[in-house]
Amino acid sequence: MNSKELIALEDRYGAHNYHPLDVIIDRAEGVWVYDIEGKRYLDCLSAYSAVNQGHCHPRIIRALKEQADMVTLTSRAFRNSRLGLFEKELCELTGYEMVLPMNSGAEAVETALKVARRWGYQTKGVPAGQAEIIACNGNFHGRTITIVSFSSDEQYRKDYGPFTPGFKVVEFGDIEALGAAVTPNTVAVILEPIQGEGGVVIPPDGYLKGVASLCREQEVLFMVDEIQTGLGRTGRLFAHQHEDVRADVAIIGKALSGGVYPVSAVLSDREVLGLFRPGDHGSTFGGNPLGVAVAREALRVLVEEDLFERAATLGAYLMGRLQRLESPHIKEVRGRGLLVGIELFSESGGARRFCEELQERGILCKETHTHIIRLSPPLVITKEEIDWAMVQIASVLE
Ligand code: IF1
Repeated sequence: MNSKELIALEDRYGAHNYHPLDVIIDRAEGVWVYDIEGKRYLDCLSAYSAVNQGHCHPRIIRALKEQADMVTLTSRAFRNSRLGLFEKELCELTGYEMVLPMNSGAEAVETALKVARRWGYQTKGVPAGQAEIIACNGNFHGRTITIVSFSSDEQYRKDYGPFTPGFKVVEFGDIEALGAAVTPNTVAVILEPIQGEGGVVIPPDGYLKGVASLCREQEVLFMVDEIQTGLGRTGRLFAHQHEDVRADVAIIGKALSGGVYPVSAVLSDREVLGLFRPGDHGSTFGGNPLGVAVAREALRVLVEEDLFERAATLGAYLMGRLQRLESPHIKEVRGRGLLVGIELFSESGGARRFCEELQERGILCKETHTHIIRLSPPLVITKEEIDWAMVQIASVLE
C-alpha cells in the first residue's frame, strides 16, 4: 500500500484525535527514521523524549527478544524473576528507596497523586476528604480525567467534566504565588522542572530550590514530573538536579524503556511509597517481566554510553549554533541539554509550516503552542549530525 492509501485507512477507521505530519515511518535506527518510500529523516522529536537511547537500540532490542522467549506477563498475583532486579537497579541509580512500576506516564502521575493524598491523611493528618494538591499553570501531566482536572489548557478539558476536585493551579516560576496557595491541607506540589508541552519553559534560577524548601517548611511533598525531562534529556539524570535539590517523589516514564515498551515508575522513599498496602493500588501490566527487562537494559545504556554527559555537551553546542542564527523569525532560543525550544515571532505565521519545510529537508520535529519548534533528538546524536541538521535549520529559518 502507498502513503495515500495508508493515510486513508487511518482517516476512515481511526479516531481523529491527532493531526500528524504526513510521514509514514516504517523503520528506524538510532537518530534516523525511514518512511515507506525509504526516505530518511533525522528524528528531532524522539517520540517526545522517549527514545533518548536512539531508535531500536540493539542492546535494548536484544533484551526484549530474550525476555519475550522466556515469559512476558505474570501479573502481580505472582512474582517474576526480573522485577526485583529492576527495582534495585533503579533505586541505586536514582537514590530513592522504593519504586512503584506502572506503564504510561499518566498512570504514574495518577499513582503519585494517590500516594500524596494518602500520605496527607495518614502521615500529615489532613482531615478526611480535604487534601489539596498544587500544580502549575501551563502544566502537562497526561490526559486522564483527574489529570486534566488541573490542566490550564482549555482544549485538554473541554467537555470532559465534571472534574476531580482538590487541585489548585498557580503561576509556574512564581515562588510567592506558590507560598500563598499553600494551606494546612496542602499535601503536595506537582510540577515539571522544565515545562515541555508548555513550550520548553525553564523556571527562573532558584525557583526549584525555593519550592523544595517551601515544601520542607510547610510539610508538603515536592513531586516532580520527570517523564519528559528525566533520564538524561537535559544533561543530568533528572532536570531538577540542575538546582541541586532532591524531590520527595519523582515520576518517570518515556525513556525508562528507550521507547521500546511502555514502562513508567514512581520513585520515592519508604515513608511515602511504604503507605501502599496489598490491594491498595495496582496494574495488570505494571512491573511485567518484558517491560522491566527492557527498562533495565535501557537504563544501562544511558549510563554506559554516558548519555547524560552527551546531552549536556551536545545540547550546549546545538544551542550555541541556534543562538548564532541570523533569522528574522526567531524570538528566542532556550533549553537545557538536548531539550531545546525555538520560539518564533507571532508574525512568522506559526511553527507548523517550518516543521513541514524541515520535513522536506529530512528533519522531523513538532511544533508546540503554535509558535515554538521543539528540538529533542535522541541523545546518541553526533556532532556531525547536528552540523548537518543546522544546515537544514538555517536554510529554513534564515
Ligand atoms: C500525547 C505533549 C509532550 C509528559 C509529561 C506526563 C505525560 C507526558 C511531562 C503523560 C506526555 C506526551 C503525550 C503525548 C505527547 C507528549 C507531549 F505534547 F502532549 F505534551 F511530550 F510534550 N508528563 N507527553 O510530557 O505521559 O501518559 O503519554 O505516557 O500525544 O499526548 P503518557
